[in-house]
Amino acid sequence: MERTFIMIKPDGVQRGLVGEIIGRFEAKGFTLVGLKSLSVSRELAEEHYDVHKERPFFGGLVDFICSSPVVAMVWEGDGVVACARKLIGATNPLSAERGTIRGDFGVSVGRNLIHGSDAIETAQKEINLWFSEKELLSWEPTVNAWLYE
Ligand code: IDP
Ligand code: MG
Repeated sequence: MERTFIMIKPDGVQRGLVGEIIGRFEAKGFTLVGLKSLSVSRELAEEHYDVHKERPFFGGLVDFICSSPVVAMVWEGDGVVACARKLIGATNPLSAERGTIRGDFGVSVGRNLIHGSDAIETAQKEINLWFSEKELLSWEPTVNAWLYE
């Protein structure tokens, strides 16, 4: 089954939106297979955002991610990678649709609350970067019989 990496960024944690955000993934019907809160090291933040290392916002982004705890998660389900991006909304919260996490709760691109992997291959890489094998669960919620045909 498909898996994606989701991180509630420091602003989402500080603003008390952890429960709200997790609730949206739960209510949709995805399965939580990994969850931890942590203070992110500079090394991990730089590796995670490596594709953006030449961008002008890179230093500020890394500072921000390391500034306060985050909540890292792995969610599982059919089509979860693309669907999570839809639940999250556009990168700039001002352009993100109402009903999305960024659209409902954010006002600026540098404080957009949450990260979600952008492709299946990226998801695999990010899951391996943030979680060890033994931190991830393999389980099938009994409710799946009512979610999948
Ligand atoms: P994504 O999070 O929607 O995938 P990316 O383009 O991959 O967006 O950018 C990664 C993160 O970098 C964004 O979520 C945001 O926190 C930050 N970021 C992107 N563009 C800007 C910018 O122009 N100014 C400040 N931060 C930015
Ligand atoms: Mg991205």
